[in-house]
Amino acid sequence: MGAVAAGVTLGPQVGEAAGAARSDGAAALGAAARDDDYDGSALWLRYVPIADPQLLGRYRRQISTVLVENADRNRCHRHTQDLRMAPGSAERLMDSTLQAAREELVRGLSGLLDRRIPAQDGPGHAVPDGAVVLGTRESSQVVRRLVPAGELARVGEDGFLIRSVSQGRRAFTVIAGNTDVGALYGAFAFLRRLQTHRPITGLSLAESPRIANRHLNYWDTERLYAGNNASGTGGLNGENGALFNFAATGESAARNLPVILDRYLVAARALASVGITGITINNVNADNAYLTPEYIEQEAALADALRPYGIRLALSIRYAAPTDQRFAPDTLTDEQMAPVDPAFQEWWSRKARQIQEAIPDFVGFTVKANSEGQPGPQDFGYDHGDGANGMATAVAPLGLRIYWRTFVYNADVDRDRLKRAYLEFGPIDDEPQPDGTRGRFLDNVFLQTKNGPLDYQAREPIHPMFGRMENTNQALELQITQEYTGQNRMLCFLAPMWEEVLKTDTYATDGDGRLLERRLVGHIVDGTAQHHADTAIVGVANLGNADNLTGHHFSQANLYAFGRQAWDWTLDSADIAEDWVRMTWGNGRGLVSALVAMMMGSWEALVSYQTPLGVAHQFRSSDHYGPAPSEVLAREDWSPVYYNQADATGLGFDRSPTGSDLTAQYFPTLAARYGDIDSVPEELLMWFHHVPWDRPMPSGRIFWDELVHRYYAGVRYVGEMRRTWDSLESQVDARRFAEVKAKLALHEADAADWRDTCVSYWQQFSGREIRATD
Ligand code: BDP
Repeated sequence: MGAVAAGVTLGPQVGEAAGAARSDGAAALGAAARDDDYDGSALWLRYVPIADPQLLGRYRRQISTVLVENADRNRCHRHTQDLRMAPGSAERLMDSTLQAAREELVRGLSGLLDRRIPAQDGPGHAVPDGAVVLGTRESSQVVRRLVPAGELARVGEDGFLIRSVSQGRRAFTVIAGNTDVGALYGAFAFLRRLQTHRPITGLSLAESPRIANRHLNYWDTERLYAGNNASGTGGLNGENGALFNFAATGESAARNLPVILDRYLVAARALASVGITGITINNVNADNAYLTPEYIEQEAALADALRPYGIRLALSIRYAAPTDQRFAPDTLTDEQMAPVDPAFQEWWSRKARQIQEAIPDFVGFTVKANSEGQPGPQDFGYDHGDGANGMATAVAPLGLRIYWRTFVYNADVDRDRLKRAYLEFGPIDDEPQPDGTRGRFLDNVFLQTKNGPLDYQAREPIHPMFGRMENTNQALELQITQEYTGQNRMLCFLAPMWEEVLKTDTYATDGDGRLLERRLVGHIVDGTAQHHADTAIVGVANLGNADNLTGHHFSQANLYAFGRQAWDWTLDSADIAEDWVRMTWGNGRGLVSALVAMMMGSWEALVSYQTPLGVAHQFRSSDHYGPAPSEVLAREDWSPVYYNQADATGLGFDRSPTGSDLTAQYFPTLAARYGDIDSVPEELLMWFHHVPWDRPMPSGRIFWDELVHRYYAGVRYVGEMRRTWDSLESQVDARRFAEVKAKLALHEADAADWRDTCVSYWQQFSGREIRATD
């Protein structure tokens, strides 16, 4: 696939991907499934009864019991002696991963089949007909008997096998992993088959993730669009709107960690269902409170609750934390803050050890340094390589990692903000080392890089660092929380954007200038392009304390899709959308196709009415939601006018060789393609060129008319989404229907505001007529 999808298609494009093997219930919603008060709080794990009577009958004949041997043998570590749920909770704490898998199967199958499916812990004489057996070769004699070690070994640590087995007149299913977590992932994959009405017999499935570390970053205090508060981002009753309560006050004070809330476990189950392995629980603009002993105790309780689901904790830290007086007497002076200073390294190693004592599987630290006012090694005369390595050296003996973010844009480096990160990090990656190798970053450092060179815009070219940092571990950072893509008001399914990113060809070459065989961004991230053994992908998550956990019901889809793509970036985003719709809204044929089509066009529509044809960052600085193309801020590189460069000749930022020459940071094929206004993909036109108002475009329109057309087409699509949604009223439960309907009305009004504000502002420069076309 090329750099961007061809053209915008704004009409409904129905992804009728339901294969013949899939049974689509004609009835949209079974009576049992209809709960008009349902608030969305189960995410995609709602497990309502199968509405299609024939399919239900079939599944019931095929499944009788859940069989998990020795579920309690590998008890998970627990630091908090009296770990407990808040009074009145519905979820239950798990002691082990196999127990979590067993409980999920029982809950899921009982819900889907609308009858109690019991669990048993031993096969007796023979595995019962209809059993769903789950385990590892270590935990289960059935698995040991039926799944050869060599075959299982091939799926690796997190992978699983699902097999249908027939023995005489008995037929049953075996779900096997090499680890308990692998088996848990298999349980969710099996449940997904029922949730999406796929066959569950004749199975011989093997799955394993392409990327080893699949993490969320959670920003507890910023860009929270899922806070349970009518005004949008805050909380209620003393909570701050974040998913996890550390310091809630008033009515909610008794609900602070170490007390565990239902929503933590719902989130944990949902994240495990898509294979998420870690979560950095606090904002990258980090508050040192998270490193205090009181907070560490709370974090340990959270880690205890999430551990059975295979989810490990990490923390964002502030580089200068050692100077914070709240750690007195264990503090350092500014003079000791050089990353090579033993005092600095020892401080971090002490702190990490303290955390590790409470959280033995602690992942490590995420660091935002010398970025947007955060302190960093440059304040003390050192570069990012020194800073990352100083911390990495301190924690390496503990087996911890440093995720060092590359979101830096020091204005002294270059006038073009987009060039700055590579200019700072690239030379460190290239640097010859005393041992004859290249690249100074240590092995336990990941450079964590946003998908594009600017900042989570709805569409960006890929970050030039992908493929360029062959000697360094790189993690891709995507933003799930919709800061620039509609926040909690606009319906925008982001998987197609991430798919575009992951499948973009970097045209990376080897040392001799030969094109690599595998060189899509996904190959760089999964390590196969340049032979990296350690791999990571990170999503800045959109969870909060809202009833539906993500603010907008359709934002749940973004969290779901991130997990699925982190597991397997080669997946098709329409297939992911279809699974999510079936699991979240129902399996009715018309419903599925209408919602998938609506979602699949929603991102391209947003790009069209916000920032079409590659014009970037036209957001109001106050909240990054609405349009403000005329805004001029104290910092040039925060100002919409800097990004649009509007004048009488045209619109867009010249980053070609005649301009800032950002294009030179890409590999030669992309550099040439982006650098030439005749070959740059239309969708990235204004990222790289200042485009004359009368330039002829592929559509036959001139640039100005095409620009106006995009804005109008984008808003029209939102109108179509509203009509589609209205047409589904009889097929959707009442509360969720009304909530989405209300959001879509706001969405359309806000999209029209984007169109009108931008078009009329551009018109002051183009001096041309606004001709809205169909
Ligand atoms: C920007 C956000 C800001 C983050 C920053 C980052 O507006 O809240 O702190 O990214 O990623 O997009 O560090």
